[in-house]
Amino acid sequence: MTNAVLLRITGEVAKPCELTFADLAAVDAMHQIADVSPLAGGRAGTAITLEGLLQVAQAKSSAKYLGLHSQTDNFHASIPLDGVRSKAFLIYQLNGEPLSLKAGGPCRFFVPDHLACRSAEIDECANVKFVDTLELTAAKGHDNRPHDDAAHAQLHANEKSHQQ
Ligand SMILES: Nc1nc2c(c(=O)[nH]1)N[C@H]1C(S)=C(S)[C@@H](COP(=O)(O)O)O[C@H]1N2
Ligand SMILES: [Mo]
Repeated sequence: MTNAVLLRITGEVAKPCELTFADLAAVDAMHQIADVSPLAGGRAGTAITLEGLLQVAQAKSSAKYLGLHSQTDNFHASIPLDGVRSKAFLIYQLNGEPLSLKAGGPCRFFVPDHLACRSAEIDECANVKFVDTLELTAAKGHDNRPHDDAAHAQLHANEKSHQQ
């Protein structure tokens, strides 16, 4: 289990990586946020800053968009890197354990002070859960966030039925 790859970082990076829970926990303490709850609206857990992950993978200057991919439920977002670079983080740990699927794990992307759903490119919908891959791209990549009220309502209805 500890050998399972939880996160891949691919695309416009000098050092593509496949990170296990142990790898994530071993990232320099200066990039770790021990308790995200003050920043993440009460959500608990430990995170690595996006900046820290970009350093681990050595993101190239050609990287302009951040792709957030979840194979778990086929949810994808692609957002301008500049807008999130200095403040976003990836929650991966809770009480010393990998973040559970129920809590959006194994990796959950979070941007503090996000805007309301569908109000902007960087909105609450971009807080992708069950993230398995961060993909840096030069241009906007695959993004299947809901575009209209009906699609958004349907997505949340599906989420509720998954949780029951
Ligand atoms: N993998 C995945 N991440 C996702 C979603 C999803 O359906 N799948 N929904 C998004 C949307 S539309 C919103 S508004 C937020 C909701 O986060 P919450 O479940 O904590 O309320 O998660 C986002 N992240
Ligand atoms: Mo949303």
